[in-house]
Amino acid sequence: MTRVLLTGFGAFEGQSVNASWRAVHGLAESWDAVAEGAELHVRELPVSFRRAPTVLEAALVDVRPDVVVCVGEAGGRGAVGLERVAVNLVDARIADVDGAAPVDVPVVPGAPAAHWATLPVKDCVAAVRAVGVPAEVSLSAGTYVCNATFFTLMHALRSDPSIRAGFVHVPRTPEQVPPGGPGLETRLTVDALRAVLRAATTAVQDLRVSAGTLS
Ligand code: PCA
Repeated sequence: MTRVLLTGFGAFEGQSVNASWRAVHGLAESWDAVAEGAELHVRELPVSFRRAPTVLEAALVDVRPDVVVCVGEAGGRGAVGLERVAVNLVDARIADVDGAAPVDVPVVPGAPAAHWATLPVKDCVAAVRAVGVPAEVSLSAGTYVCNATFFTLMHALRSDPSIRAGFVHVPRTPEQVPPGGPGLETRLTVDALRAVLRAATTAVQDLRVSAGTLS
């Protein structure tokens, strides 16, 4: 059976919850391994530059996954974002939960400037839209803990392209945002993540459709 590792983050930036862990936990509670044809293993990562990569790398060893999807929350976004590229750069706007705010340092010294996601990102976007949730390909996961985790993941798996891996940013829950702000109900984020995992475990190759931008 396909082995899937799905991670979400704990709370940060003064919030009491993180929409990503809410959704990852919700999906795990309703997961039917037989119907999905896949075992789901979930982990909560701390929003810490130092500790998130360690917890993730331990999970990779433990789970030996065929598919890995890390999920984080993106305040201000209203659509689920399939991240296409991880950059080897940390430039923290705010301190992480350990009080660290590194600026202009590499995630992995000596590693390449960037790694591509190996998830079929366009298939994943189509699959999320098909369950009625807004989704887009994103060309930047930022320069904070999510991007650092994504880069760590893709660097760890660089010599094993048979493992499909990537990163998904999800909107905050409606309770986390002021009225009228962009948010997504957790049950819809759960549906979106289920659709991503189905596409990731079944797509033969990525869709050839444009998701490019001019600026
Ligand atoms: N979002 C932050 C870090 C953790 C999270 O959920 C980010 O986008 O880097």
